[in-house]
Amino acid sequence: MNNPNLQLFQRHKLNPILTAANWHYSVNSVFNPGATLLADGTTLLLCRVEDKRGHSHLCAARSQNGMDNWQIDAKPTFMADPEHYPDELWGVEDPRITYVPELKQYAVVYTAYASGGPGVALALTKDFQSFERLGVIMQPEDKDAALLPHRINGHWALIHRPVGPTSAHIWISYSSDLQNWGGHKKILEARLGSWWDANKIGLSPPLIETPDGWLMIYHGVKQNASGTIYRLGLALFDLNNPEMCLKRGDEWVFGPEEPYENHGDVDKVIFPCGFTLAPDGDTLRLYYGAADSSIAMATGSIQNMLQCLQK
Ligand code: BMA
Repeated sequence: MNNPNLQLFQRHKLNPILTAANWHYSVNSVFNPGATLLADGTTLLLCRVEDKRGHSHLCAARSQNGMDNWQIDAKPTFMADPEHYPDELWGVEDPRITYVPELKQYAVVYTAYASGGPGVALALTKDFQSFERLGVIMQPEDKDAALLPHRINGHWALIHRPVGPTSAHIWISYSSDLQNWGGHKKILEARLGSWWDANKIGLSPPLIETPDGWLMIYHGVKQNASGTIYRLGLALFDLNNPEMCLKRGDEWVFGPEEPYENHGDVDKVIFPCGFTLAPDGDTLRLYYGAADSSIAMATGSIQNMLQCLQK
């Protein structure tokens, strides 16, 4: 990036902040964490943990400052339950956490993976110890989903990414009971050709509510001769009508550069599933999986992101 104004995200100096070596039991890799701030200010990451069969489960890591001294659950926090939920046969992946004041609970939207492909599943929790599963809410192939924190015109709203025969775009759907979903509408299209976000895009962390609109950080997947590159871009949607895209940036704003992002189980991947907001109300802490192998953090100013979209 030539223009220093475009350096919207700063990597944390301790990156990667969590790796498999931090775990209390044997795992292959830890990545793509959901994130939230608990009522007492603790940062909770719900990390995707891949075991040495290749199946993933979720494990909570907690830190006072959101950067170091992570307290990691001694055993898996949320395991796939294929006996009762066959759609989780090959694991649970990529959680996105939304605190829902109306329910006084956290909604964890995750990928349930089985032979039919990845689908979107939902669980509710008050404490990240016990979970109420609602099962699959979007059938395969669909992933990269998160719930909005409050109803829009009386309905719950879910952002998700169903996959079509040639391309994958971002959609919104609505529900009155969190179980049955309809009113499906495409809200952001993957571009075509040589674009960084051609053919396949997906929501990264949950939408960020700002006075200017819902700020979306999304990933684009560029396919080239040596594989794929996962990078991030920005879009803004109307607060009362999140189907309406107000702005979309042309350039990616964050991409793999460091060795831990360029090399791992899957090279050239940065994949955030969560953020927290610092006490100043503007600094976003973005938690991301790096190369499907470790967890890293970068900070950015929401005001700067909104400004960047006005250009
Ligand atoms: C996506 C998801 C992510 C993963 C990324 C790169 O399709 O499956 O979990 O991090 O690919 O492998």
